[in-house]
Amino acid sequence: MFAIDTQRMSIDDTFARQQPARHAAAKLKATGVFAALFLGLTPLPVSAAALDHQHDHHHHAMPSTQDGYVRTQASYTIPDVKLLDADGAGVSLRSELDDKPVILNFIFTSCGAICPVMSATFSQVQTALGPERDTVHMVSISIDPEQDTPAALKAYAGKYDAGPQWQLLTGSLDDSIAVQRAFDVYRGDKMNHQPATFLRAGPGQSWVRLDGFASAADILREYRQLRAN
Ligand SMILES: [Cu+2]
Repeated sequence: MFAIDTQRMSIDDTFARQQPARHAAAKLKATGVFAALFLGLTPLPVSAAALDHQHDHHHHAMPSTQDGYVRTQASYTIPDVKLLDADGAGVSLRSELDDKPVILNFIFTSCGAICPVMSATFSQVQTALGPERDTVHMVSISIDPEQDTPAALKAYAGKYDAGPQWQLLTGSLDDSIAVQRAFDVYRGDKMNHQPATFLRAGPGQSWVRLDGFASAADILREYRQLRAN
């Protein structure tokens, strides 16, 4: 479902570049009545029902914790950036990811909505893995590196009881954006970010991407399936 939204966004972008005058109309058609209210426009009575109908479908299609997640497989080119871990040590992202199986997400420590859920889930995953957790590399990369200093990451890691296999990374804004773009999670502003989890069985293999709120059980099941292949 997030993939559909992404596609819609890029279609809108195309409209914006090619036909600025029609951009608002295209967006209105795509997002429905709420967009009309937001833009301060009043939709015509004739089209209101149709838009409402469209909106209904869109609403029901949105994933939630109950609805699960959308799984896709993808190849990503990891940018050759140097990030900082929670101790302030410089790490090469490529070599960090080029070792064990990886479970990765993007967070920022001051997030009040999505990230606390994803981090609590990561915490549950490491608990469920038990001693096996040493064979996996969990990575959370900050999408708000200007606020998320290594010290902020350290405190955040403590809050979620992150073990040594769970690494939190920050860096320059440019490098954070480069990594977000590489994993196709960059949405321009941290407030627009969407929940996603990435898994890879080993170096050179493709990534499994879970869009939505995958639970700890979901992530573990996907992880075991990946390792079994
Ligand atoms: Cu968040």
